[in-house]
Amino acid sequence: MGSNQAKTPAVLGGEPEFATPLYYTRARVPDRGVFDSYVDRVFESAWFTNDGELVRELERRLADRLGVGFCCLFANGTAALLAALKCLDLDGQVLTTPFTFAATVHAIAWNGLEPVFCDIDRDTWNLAPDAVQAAATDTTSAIVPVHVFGVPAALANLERIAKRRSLALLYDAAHAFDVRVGEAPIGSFGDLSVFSFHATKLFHTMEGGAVVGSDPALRDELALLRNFGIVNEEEVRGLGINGKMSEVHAATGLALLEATTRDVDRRRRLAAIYEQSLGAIDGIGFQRTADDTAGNGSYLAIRIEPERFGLDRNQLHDALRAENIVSRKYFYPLCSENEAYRHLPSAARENLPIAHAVASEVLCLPLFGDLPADDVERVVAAILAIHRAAPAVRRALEEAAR
Ligand code: T4K
Repeated sequence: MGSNQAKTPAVLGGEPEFATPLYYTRARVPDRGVFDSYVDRVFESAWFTNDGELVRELERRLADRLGVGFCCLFANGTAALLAALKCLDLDGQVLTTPFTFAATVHAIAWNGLEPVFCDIDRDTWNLAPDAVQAAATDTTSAIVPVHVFGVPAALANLERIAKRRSLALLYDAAHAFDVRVGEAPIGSFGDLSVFSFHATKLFHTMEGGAVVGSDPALRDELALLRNFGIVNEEEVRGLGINGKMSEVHAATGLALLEATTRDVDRRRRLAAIYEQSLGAIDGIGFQRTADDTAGNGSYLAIRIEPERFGLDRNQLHDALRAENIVSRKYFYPLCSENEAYRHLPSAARENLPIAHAVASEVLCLPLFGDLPADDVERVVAAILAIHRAAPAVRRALEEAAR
């Protein structure tokens, strides 16, 4: 435990636990020598984008690592989602979760489809298959589940519903790089899966994303869609976009592959420290994941039960901020609360009671590959001190808000 287990919380006048802000994540910086060696190749060839050599090399290596038939790289995860939905040739309504980043739902709407929000499971925080089953109608064409915080969605049940109703199944796997379920890689489920390689992700290319799958016809369609639909010099087919990844972004990814393997190990170890120490505090819970899942430690999300913890999630967030610990309220507010979607019948609060409860109680704590274990213990010590002084902390925060 940190140096000051009996410390006075900073909101009560104590010293902040950290002198400078500790953010909930910090991007992994590639080794400069390795990165430069890839960039040298790019400069020598003067070939910076449009299906370049490094993009193709990264696609091969990622397909191998992720255990999938193909990996089609994109400029970002959102462009990858847009193209994945487009190539599945959907219409009508698409069932999805409100407990996700805006991009999941925006990509559905940008494809001219109507997102239909379904409630989530109280333990895994992922789409609840019962709610999906109940929301499916004759106008439903697809399900877009998210493996939120890297915890796999209810794969078998969702697949059953999709098969029975002939719905497409596109997984938003933005958080799930390197996750496995038993022997099966996470990207091997559904028709297609989409990863984000944004700088805040476990594996990143600064900006980037990918669609993975096994059907070569879908791979060809995706390659067309990301390059304006250009078939050849004289033919442009369909509504393609510019979704290409550049060679320098691919260089970042190639330079980070090995470091990512080490990061997964480190993150898992740090997550275990958090879980062991915080699990003993009344009112702190964790997301449930199946025993056969090998997670990636990409996020450390806790759930605060206000009555037992003594403070609600927002109060803990603010009290931690005073300690210079910058936590994050992912994914609050729910996507269904966005002004673009709140008029939808499925966005009604009564339709999403569990999602509302989870979104108001979850907090992501600092977790990244370079985070010293000692810092994890200091974050835990700060939370413990805040919990022990909960009534006074609550009064101080209420006073400050007046
Ligand atoms: N589906 C899901 C489920 C997603 O979560 C996302 C993206 C997508 C789809 C779409 O994929 P992309 O199109 O983004 O590839 C971040 C990311 O921008 C976004 O990629 C991510 N999800 C989302 C969950 O988080 P912000 O606005 O919360 O990040 P920001 O700028 O506040 O940064 C958070 C922290 O990360 C900073 O406090 C410090 C650290 N950081 C950030 C940046 C940008 C770094 O250390 N280095 C950096 O370069 O959205």
